[in-house]
Amino acid sequence: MMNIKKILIITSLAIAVSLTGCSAKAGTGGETSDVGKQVNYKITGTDPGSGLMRLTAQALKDYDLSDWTLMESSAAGMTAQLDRAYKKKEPIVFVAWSPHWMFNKYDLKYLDDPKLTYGEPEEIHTIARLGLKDDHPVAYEFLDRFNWTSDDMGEVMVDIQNGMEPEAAAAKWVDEHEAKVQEWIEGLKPVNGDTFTLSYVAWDSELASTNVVRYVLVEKLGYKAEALQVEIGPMWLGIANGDVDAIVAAWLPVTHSDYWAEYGERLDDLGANMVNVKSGLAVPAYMEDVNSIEDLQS
Ligand code: PBE
Repeated sequence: MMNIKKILIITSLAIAVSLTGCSAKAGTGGETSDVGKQVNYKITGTDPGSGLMRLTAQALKDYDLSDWTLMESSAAGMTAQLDRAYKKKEPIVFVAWSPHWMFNKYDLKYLDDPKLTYGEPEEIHTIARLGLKDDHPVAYEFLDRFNWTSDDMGEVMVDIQNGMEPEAAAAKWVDEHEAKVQEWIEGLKPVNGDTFTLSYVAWDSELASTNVVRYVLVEKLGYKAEALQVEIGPMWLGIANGDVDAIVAAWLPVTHSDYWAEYGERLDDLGANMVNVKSGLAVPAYMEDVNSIEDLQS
């Protein structure tokens, strides 16, 4: 016959077992390690050579994610894959940066990065070729003053995303922000059709900023300015070689640190045109159990 003591022991054993069961699950990341399986251990990446690809390769090492693969894509390819997954509420782990319209369109969250592989929030810098100050002092002074906020950039990005031509979106923004544009060009005497070359990579953020800068150079300062779309390597090489006059697309000090290390001495850094920009790994908010890069570990 079972006495009270025995029953108590059995009951507490049962509780202990179920508790251990729970903690074992949480401790080994029982639920979260499923993330890897769900997404085939794939991280949706962006353009080869970009800072985010380099930093994410580093994150795989820093966080012991050797079973994960970082897939190359492009900024447009990444957002297309995100859109597809999001509509079906499927899991996806992807590289992200802000400002970007994806954070307006979708409910997303950056994964915590306790090892700071992606660094602290950083800046986007304007870079001129050596000699620009003497050759094109008006453009140089405007570029030196050019700075805006992520809300400003967001307005242009969202218009482009909604189908407006980049030039038209830039023109609209300039028309709607006369006071700010006036600060950039105050006292500058327009030139008479001097040619000027900007270059940029097809990141939505830089499509917006480069078009605004080009528009001001053309419409307010009298330049014949063009904006060349290139890959990231040629963008940095072109400005270092002096083939291009300026870029407004340098993410520093972390994201483009390798390019800066290689070319920095042959460049004129005009400082930040935007502060507090960010990049990292992200997931849709509906992936409730995944909140840190550490949650990707199996
Ligand atoms: N990005 C957008 C770039 C900088 C701007 C974050 C994709 C990069 O990773 O180099």
